[in-house]
Amino acid sequence: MSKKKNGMTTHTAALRRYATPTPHHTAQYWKKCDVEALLDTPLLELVWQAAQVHRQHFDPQQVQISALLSIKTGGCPEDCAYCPQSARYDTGVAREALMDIDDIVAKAKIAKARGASRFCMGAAWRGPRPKDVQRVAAIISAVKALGLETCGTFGMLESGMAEQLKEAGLDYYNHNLDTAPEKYHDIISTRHYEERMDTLGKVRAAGLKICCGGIVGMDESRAERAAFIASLANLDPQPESVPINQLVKVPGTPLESAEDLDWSEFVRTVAAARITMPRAHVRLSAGRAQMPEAVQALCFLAGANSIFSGDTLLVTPNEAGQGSDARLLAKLGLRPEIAPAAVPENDAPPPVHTPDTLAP
Ligand code: SAM
Ligand code: DTB
Ligand code: SF4
Repeated sequence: MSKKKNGMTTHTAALRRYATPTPHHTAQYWKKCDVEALLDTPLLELVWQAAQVHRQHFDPQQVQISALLSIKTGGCPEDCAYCPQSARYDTGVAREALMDIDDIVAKAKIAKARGASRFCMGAAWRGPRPKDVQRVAAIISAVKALGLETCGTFGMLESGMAEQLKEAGLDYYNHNLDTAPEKYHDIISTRHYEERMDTLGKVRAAGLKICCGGIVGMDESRAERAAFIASLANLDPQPESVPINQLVKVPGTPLESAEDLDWSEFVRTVAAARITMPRAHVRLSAGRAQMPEAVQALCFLAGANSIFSGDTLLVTPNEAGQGSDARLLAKLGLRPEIAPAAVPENDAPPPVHTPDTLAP
């Protein structure tokens, strides 16, 4: 099957090869040992290198702001050892039905008014059923109509589903590799790493942008963090968006007592993501509620240029306190990035966001 894109004919079958982490001709292949060498670089030298790469590709004063909403919470059949939404662990998160479309749209409007340019919707599914895809497609179209970029994370997709989501107006699909391939089965036993790659291939073939990252602080070694970053950087093409989550240790999950990860290792991981994926938005994702402002500032210097706004992630806290993100951005002289979806097609000037518009 072939289709026209940007005036060029591309082949779906060829695009599917993006699902395999093989070396390719157009981008640098990152060997694990090379990423490990980056992570071993003296911290301030590494941050400096990453800051330089960041400046070659982005305005370092702009931060992309995404809002996050759990549209279907809890009761997930998967056994991801970090996840408070797995039905297998007693975490106090109750199983809920898919939210009503009007309630979701109301939340999206609030997020937009507070300065978010992208609205990310998460569902605690192993993967959606065909009828779930129809329902989220209607939700995506309604959110997109507000002038927001849309992102969905609904688990593994069957053939044709990514196309339906794209058709509905989805811009990004979030599907994380989460950890090093060699560590995957220590963390999740109910699916294989290759199944994640398969869904990423379907997402790419449908013409969606990819948001793909993972979690650090799950008792992995630095070598395993290097392998995790290398596996992201060797996706072809690289993901447009890379969320780096610090494990939120939720009581009741198998990882509730994981060792604390030193803040400097988190900064190193962000810097390595920036250097190896220079054109991606690198998102400081889960874990910011537990992270001192100064560490977040160092992450921005090391190339992080995206955050989740709002007081909750999916089910755990996000901002340290009301308005704290607005104050942090103002302190650092950072401002929210305007998304293409928010720029009107006529000549009217785009909305101007300042750190103040992030305030609740
Ligand atoms: N069920 C879908 C899936 O697994 O792809 C989508 C939702 S899932 C909650 C999205 C991502 O949230 C996971 O891939 C993981 O990276 C992140 N996440 C979940 N629990 C976390 C935790 N306790 N700390 C940090 N990140 C977490
Ligand atoms: C991602 O990588 N991080 C977000 C988003 N993608 C969906 C989710 C973080 C979840 C943190 C734990 C929770 O609140 O459930
Ligand atoms: Fe389910 Fe996703 Fe949580 Fe895993 S991370 S238990 S698939 S909601």
